[in-house]
Amino acid sequence: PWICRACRSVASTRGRTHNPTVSRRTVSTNTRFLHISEEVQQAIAEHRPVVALESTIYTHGFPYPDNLSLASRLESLVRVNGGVPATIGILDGIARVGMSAEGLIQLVSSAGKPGLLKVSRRDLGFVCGLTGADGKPLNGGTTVSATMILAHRAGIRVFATGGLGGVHRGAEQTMDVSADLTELGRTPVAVISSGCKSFLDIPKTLEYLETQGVAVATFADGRTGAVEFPAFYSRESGVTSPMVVRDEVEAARVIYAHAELGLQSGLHFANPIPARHSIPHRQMEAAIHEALGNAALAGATGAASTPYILAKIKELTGGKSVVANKALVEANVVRGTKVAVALGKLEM
Ligand code: PSU
Ligand code: MN
Repeated sequence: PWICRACRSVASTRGRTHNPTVSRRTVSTNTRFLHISEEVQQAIAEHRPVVALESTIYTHGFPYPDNLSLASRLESLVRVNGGVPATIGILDGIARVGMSAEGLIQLVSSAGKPGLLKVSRRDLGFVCGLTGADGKPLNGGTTVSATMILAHRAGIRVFATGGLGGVHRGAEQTMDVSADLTELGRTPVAVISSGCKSFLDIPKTLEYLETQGVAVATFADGRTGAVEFPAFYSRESGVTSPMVVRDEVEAARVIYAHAELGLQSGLHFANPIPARHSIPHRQMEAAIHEALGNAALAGATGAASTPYILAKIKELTGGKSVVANKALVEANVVRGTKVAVALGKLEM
């Protein structure tokens, strides 16, 4: 095999010096608390497109065994589109980047059970450093923030998921602002998702992302007129997207330029839900209004707030939200993989 002179890694393209973006990337090795699967390590070393996938969506979003079929479906969507999937989560007190089929089953089969943690940046040291009441090491689903951190450690630049956390409605009182937003401000990973749910305060979320220096754009075929930032189940939110990209190649060009400039902040590319699954904004508002009222009554605040509201919305939409959720996350994973493939070509 040919070894790249600049970054010392095994490269698949012979006779070319990699550009600085590539050579800045170091191929990580395993440590006590971080295990990168052999397949993912190999793919990164060979500069093949790798797409990170989070696991809170499985541990705190979908029930077992629905979550398992979704997890394997998303991994195969990455593969058929020319990428290597890296599902990220915490298993037996070790952060995993790329999980085996057995590992994935072990993680997602206890979805909804109390011992299974929802892990954002603040929780990583606890879930890996401590053991449970039974003395056993802990498992956890990683949110967007924790998944970004671990993906970045492994050298992965593109991450696809369903939706971002955001600034919650009433944040001026509760200060409930998702750690996803500050993570996007400090970790150079591109996240492809369907925007954020409209139970959040979307205008405040976009303001916050701007303050954090996060590059935000929405995918739209044409550039005529204002394009709305999507609201997860709905293509429309009533809020104009700061920027627009026409396709995956444009998104990759932005990621490339961002990295070449040495910017350390993240990027968010919003991919509106496929039109045939979109639930009209006005219809969602009613369900959201009721779900928020219920959450307040049940005292579901802080980290418990998002999972509670999601479950309530599922109930109120008669499961329609679940079908929409699957459709959008699949579309995002396909888009994300195409972005990773395009980025790989720019860096050749
Ligand atoms: N939004 C969704 N589905 C999800 C989440 C957000 O539509 O599953 C999950 C993601 O893992 C996200 C996390 O990172 O919830 C945000 O939680 P919080 O609002 O507590 O920061
Ligand atoms: Mn929160």
